[in-house]
Amino acid sequence: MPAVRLEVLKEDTRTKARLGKLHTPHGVINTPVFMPVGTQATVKTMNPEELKEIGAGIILSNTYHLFLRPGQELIREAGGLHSFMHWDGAILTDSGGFQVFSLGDLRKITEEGVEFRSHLDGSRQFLSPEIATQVQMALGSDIVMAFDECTPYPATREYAKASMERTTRWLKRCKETLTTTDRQSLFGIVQGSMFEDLRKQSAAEITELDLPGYAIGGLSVGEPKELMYEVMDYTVPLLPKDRPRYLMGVGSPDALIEGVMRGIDMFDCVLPTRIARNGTAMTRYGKLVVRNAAVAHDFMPIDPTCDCYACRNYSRAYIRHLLKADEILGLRLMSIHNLRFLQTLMKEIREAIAEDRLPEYRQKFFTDYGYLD
Ligand code: PRF
Ligand code: ZN
Repeated sequence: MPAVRLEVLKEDTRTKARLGKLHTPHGVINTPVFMPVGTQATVKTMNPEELKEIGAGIILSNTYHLFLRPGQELIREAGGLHSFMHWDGAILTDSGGFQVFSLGDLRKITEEGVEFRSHLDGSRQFLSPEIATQVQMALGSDIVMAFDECTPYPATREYAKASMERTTRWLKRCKETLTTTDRQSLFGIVQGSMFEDLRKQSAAEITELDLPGYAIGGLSVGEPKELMYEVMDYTVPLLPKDRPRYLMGVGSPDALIEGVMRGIDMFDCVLPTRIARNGTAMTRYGKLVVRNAAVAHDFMPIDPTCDCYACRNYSRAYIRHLLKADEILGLRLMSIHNLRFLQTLMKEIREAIAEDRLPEYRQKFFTDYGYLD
């Protein structure tokens, strides 16, 4: 039995949504789930107790960043990433296959791997499927992502095909390298850009490897949202029903709902924590720019329907003051709120699936959030 396993509790009859439990060596997670991002072995501004309080059971961290600093050997010495960062929940590590490819001119791709210059000191570095997997073995994450190429958008069919086929060859090398499958589970990544036949080929080739889970990569890379939904429409059904399906790098409330309705179980995104730090809160009635003068005398909580520590105890006016004064507590309260907002959204989505009212929930949420009239 693989270390990570999805127990499907219910399939929605009117949409492709599923309700499940993701069993991991570090706990059981209700799905569909949103995973907060802790790039540098910390979810920015939040400690693990606060993450637990907002309801997180699994977080994401990054091979690329931890490889460059502090280095995987230090984390191995600490007893692995869970112990190093004092997080006993589940951890998924991304492979670096996205960060490295985001470096633009600073990198060179060969069949062997990717040569790049560190964003920290400009030093020459190299990542390959073998190295990215070995780093993740040292980190001890519960879910190890394959080392892929996130094909840039737009891409020619020719480039997208070559890139996707290399991603499949690299996946086989990741699988050969991972020898800790009793504790760590490798997820393959479907690529193929916006081309249906390439997504089909990719899904067929990677599902052949019978992995514990599958991700859809190469989306939310600048394409119109409608196109992303269209790609999901034909890609998700190509993945086995009894394995978790993870849509990488997607976390806007509308895309989470649309993704769940197309059969996605897992999501991650820096969006909630990133916009929190620049002063934007997600609320049931849309985004609220807490930094704006409009809330200077507003003594309501960020979102009166939210039960987070920030909303229970502080006003918009106070948090605005903290942000304007560059006080750290402002960033912390904003981050706690936005992550709790998405945890609440996912909980409501799961309840709506359980009660056969997901399309109605979607309609109401979109109307309140301001997506529809
Ligand atoms: N591959 C990897 N990580 C990712 C992506 C991908 O395609 C994306 C695409 N949105 C986000 N993060 N390895
Ligand atoms: Zn709140």
